[in-house]
Amino acid sequence: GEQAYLNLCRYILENGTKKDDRTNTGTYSVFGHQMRFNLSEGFPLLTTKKIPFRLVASELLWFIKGDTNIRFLLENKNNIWNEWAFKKWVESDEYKGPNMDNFGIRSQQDPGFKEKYEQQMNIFKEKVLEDDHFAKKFGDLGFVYGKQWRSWQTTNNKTIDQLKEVIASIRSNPDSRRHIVTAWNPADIPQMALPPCHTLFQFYVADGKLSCQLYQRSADIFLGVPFNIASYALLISLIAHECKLEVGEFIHTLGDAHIYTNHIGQVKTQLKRDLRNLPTLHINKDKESIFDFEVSDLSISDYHPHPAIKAPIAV
Ligand code: THF
Repeated sequence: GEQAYLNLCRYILENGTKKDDRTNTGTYSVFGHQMRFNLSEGFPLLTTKKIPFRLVASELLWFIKGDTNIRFLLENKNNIWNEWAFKKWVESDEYKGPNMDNFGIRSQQDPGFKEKYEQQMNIFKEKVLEDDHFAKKFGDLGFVYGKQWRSWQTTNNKTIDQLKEVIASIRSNPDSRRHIVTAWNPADIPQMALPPCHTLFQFYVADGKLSCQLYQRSADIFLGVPFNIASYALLISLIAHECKLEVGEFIHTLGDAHIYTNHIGQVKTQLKRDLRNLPTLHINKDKESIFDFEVSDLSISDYHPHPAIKAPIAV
């Protein structure tokens, strides 16, 4: 549970190797780790800092729809994928504004630049929301999760709906050891804004309970992982709901597990906080299929976390 997450944070601070990364931010990193979350104990939204559930829910429903365009996220006031679409725009010939090279790092170091960046980002968001042609061209992240989950392209020009098929196999053959969805598609990686961090997951049914293990190749422990835990817990809950199973465990297996050097103060603050009771997830019982849910069908109650802790995202 959450204690396992906090233990990992402490372990990385104490034992992590200082390691450079693609974003030039710098990290403390360990390789290979596993955490378990028993979903019957409550919904695993962290309580030592506030995680906005509606952002987790709208991101997951976006994947489930097979959507890869950030317009849906923006319509739901979800900004967590903006930077990757924005990057494509400012690196294109169509962009005429001030130079935005390395905007992630520069906006943290230079307040004057930060103002210009935020201006351009607002222009970008407005264009994705208002202009269909622009949204098609620059709002789309390419062959990311939604595409691989719902329409994996085969060599003979067919598509595979991995999510639909895995739900069908959980229903028809619960004991199967092949309940797998993979987002890691080597042929498609050049056409992804970001190669998938959560690469492959497997479901498991025993004693009427649905469990899932995720292999995550790269784990941003402070910002991304709390979202990833909640997201997979929600996915398990939705599929269990549809398949009339109870929820089992979420098993989170990590490859490169890292804390960015500019998140260390925040992690230390979080580690001083005490755990609180987990919230409860509510799913609209009038709906059955995972493909019919909207954000308003999902909610949590009894969530009383410590306050949010701000931190910059590495791009
Ligand atoms: N890139 C990096 N560097 N880390 C990631 O975790 C990550 N993701 C997704 C894609 N690329 C990544 C994006 N997921 C936030 C949370 C999850 C994200 C991106 C950003 C974030 O900033 N969360 C804030 C709240 C944001 C808000 O309120 O708008 C937070 O405090 O939790 C891994 O899947």
